[in-house]
Amino acid sequence: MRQLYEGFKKTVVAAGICICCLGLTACGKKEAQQAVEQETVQMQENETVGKQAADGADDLKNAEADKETENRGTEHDADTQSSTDAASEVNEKDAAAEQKSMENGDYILARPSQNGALSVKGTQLVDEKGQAVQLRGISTHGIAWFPDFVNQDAVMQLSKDWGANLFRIAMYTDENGGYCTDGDKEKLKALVTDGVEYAKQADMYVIVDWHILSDCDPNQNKDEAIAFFREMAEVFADNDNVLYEICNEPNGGTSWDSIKSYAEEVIPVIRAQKPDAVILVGTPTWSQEIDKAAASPLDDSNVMYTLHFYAGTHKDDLRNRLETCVQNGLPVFVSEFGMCDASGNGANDFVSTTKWLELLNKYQISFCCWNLANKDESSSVFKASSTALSDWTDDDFNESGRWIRDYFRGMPQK
Ligand code: IDC
Repeated sequence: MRQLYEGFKKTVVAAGICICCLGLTACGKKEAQQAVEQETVQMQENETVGKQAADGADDLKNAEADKETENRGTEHDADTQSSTDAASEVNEKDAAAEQKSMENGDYILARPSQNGALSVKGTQLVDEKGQAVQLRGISTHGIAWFPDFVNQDAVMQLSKDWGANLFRIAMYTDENGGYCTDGDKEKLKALVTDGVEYAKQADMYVIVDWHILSDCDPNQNKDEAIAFFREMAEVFADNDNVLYEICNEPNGGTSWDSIKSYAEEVIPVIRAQKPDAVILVGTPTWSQEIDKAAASPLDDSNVMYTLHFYAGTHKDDLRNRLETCVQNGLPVFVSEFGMCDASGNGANDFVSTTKWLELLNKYQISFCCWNLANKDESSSVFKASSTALSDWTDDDFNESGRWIRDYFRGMPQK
């Protein structure tokens, strides 16, 4: 009852914020989203968390509509990292091998057992021999909400049957069930360590994703992030297949400077345990403003900057930004994309998706699709009616799931 009252109180407060300032601030949005999600939890206390999460979609849709208005107003900065700086880090031999591999259209479906530890050379992710590699794979939904999809059979199937070599483990930090709110920390960490082990068994690379979203600025939960990454990097110190994504999508006006100072505190903590880990850093405005990072990159040559797109929403403007930044020497990693709109729902736009993936393939930029779950939304690869946790048949797939599985299968397999 008390919880119910708290939820109600939060809703009233959030509604007050909405009425007072019609133009929602990011924090107002967060309050509103949390309040609605909280209320959902109260109303459905006997249902599973996964189902509760499903009910947050409409709310997120509204937030995404606001987001897009803001995005459209965002000017692209022309400033970019000097390609000369990046090129100077690539020794001539590696550069020649890389160039040759690009020209021949060679493709390496990197596998940890064959290609070993990855690193960043110039704009390119490379294997232990310095050969260019491109990772392709799929992200979980929030592991607090859809934990069952983190299982060995599922990950093995993604690897063997879909030809994916990347698995992303998305752990929300601030939502209901999030790591920094009311989530069961030990259970969440166990899911992460299990997921990494499953990926290892399936000979895949894996991303440990600190999935900030409603906590707009990663500094909000910085202490928790530091403790988490210290522990995880220690646990995975002997694994060469782990990439660390330290902040999914900063938003709500969080500046690159703010993200940069967070990264400068978190990265050394990971490096203390795993000096050469590849670390992925989110960029402002839901990881779209890679140009801001390009103008003032981190003093660390083994990081990549993330760009996220949802093909139904993000088109030529963002594609052009990506191409300009890469041509100017910025290492970019697309750690999350969807084929639908930015709400995670709505119609899939496969024409735009194809343009995106062609661009990523042209530069051998790695990518990871959102999401491996059966939530009732178009970005979930499985239908809501599907109950299979592996051994999926065509009947289990949503339109997006069938499309991306077939896309992966159509990519070079070695
Ligand atoms: C969405 C999920 C949705 C969930 C919501 C939680 O698809 O089911 O209710 O998060 O707040 C992102 C985020 C990612 C979003 C996704 C779609 O990284 O967490 O997932 N998206 O909105 N950035 C752009 C889109």
